[in-house]
Amino acid sequence: MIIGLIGKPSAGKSSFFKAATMIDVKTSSVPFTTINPNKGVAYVTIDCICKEFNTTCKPKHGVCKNGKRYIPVNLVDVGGLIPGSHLGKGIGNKFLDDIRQASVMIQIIDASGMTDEEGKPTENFDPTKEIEFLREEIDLWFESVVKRNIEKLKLPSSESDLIVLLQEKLSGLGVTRNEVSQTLQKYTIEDMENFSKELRRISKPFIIAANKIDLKPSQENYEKLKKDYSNMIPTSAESEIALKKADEKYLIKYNGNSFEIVGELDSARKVGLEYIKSQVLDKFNSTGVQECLNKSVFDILNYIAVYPVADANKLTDKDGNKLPDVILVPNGTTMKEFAFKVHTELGNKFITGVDARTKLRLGADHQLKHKDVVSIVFGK
Ligand SMILES: Nc1nc2c(ncn2[C@@H]2O[C@H](COP(=O)(O)OP(=O)(O)OP(=O)(O)O)[C@@H](O)[C@H]2O)c(=O)[nH]1
Ligand SMILES: [Mg+2]
Repeated sequence: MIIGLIGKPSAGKSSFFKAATMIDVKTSSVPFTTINPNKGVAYVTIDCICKEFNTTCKPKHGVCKNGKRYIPVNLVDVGGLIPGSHLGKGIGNKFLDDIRQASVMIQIIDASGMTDEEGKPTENFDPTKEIEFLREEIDLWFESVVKRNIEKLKLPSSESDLIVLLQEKLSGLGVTRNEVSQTLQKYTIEDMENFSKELRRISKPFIIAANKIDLKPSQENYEKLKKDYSNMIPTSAESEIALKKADEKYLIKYNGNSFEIVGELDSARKVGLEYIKSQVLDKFNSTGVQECLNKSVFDILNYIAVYPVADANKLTDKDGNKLPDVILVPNGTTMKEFAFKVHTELGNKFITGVDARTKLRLGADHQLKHKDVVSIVFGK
């Protein structure tokens, strides 16, 4: 699972990346700070089932802390886009090839209106403009990739052959047959512009992070923006970095929604943290960074988290580790599809699944639910 961070320069993409991964990448108010993409691991969270089973997890990937399970996802932060990037303005748009395989994109906007579309300081800039031009630039980039890959093809006349061929030729964009088929129901391939736009919309949905929400003008703009954009979450990447850093230094205990002071704070840090509390946590309940990641995966993509185990009674893998894995799969995934996800061999030799809660057998076509725990019985 790859999540792409996109937006104009100075919106806070790298700050969001840093807040989510705690990798110390360069951030600054100078536009085009990021040239080469930053790639790292972030986590989506669920309330872990270990409490329900009254056990302690031993995760192979990620962690389980205070009843929250952290499931790894890949995060990619790219350079800033400006109007005309597709014509080579700024640093162009070729760097977007690094997010070709992303399943979902988080558009980071500077909700404060204190930077223009090129990321330079200004006042009262309307963030709506930034949302709209960015979408256009992404669509133009996507169309250019589609064009490049299918322009010279001889297209088959049968619809099913066409779907197979297009998916294959566009596999670099991470599109599925189902997404190609859905798009073809609306537009023909000859109508390249609309076909590409629709395929982009379906295969790389957006969510907006209204960033710098700690600033007063952002809070005013956000009130207006949220009426027009439903998939928008107020975020303060900088606050999240400050809170996580203070927590790492044992100065505060931060639980994602509030914090408690447990160490000696110098006065500057105390003022900073008090500001974050009153302007971000008390008003918006969190810094929004984790919510953005969770919403992208569980709401926008409609994925579910499923725990595979080798032993449905003990909830362990073959080495005795309790609830070692959690796998993110699209809602609607069947038991057999899930077996393939865990391991190709398990898919090929699949006999049945077993629900660890009920101990009932789950057939190949059984659709899994969020937080299911299953074991897979397979042949020799
Ligand atoms: N007040 C405030 N400032 C922020 C926040 N997030 C980022 N910034 C500041 O915004 C500026 C730009 O941040 P970056 O993360 O470098 O922005 P970017 O989108 O990666 O920019 P480019 O790499 O140039 O495209 C920096 O000065 C950050 O400190 C936030 O939540 N609140
Ligand atoms: Mg950056």
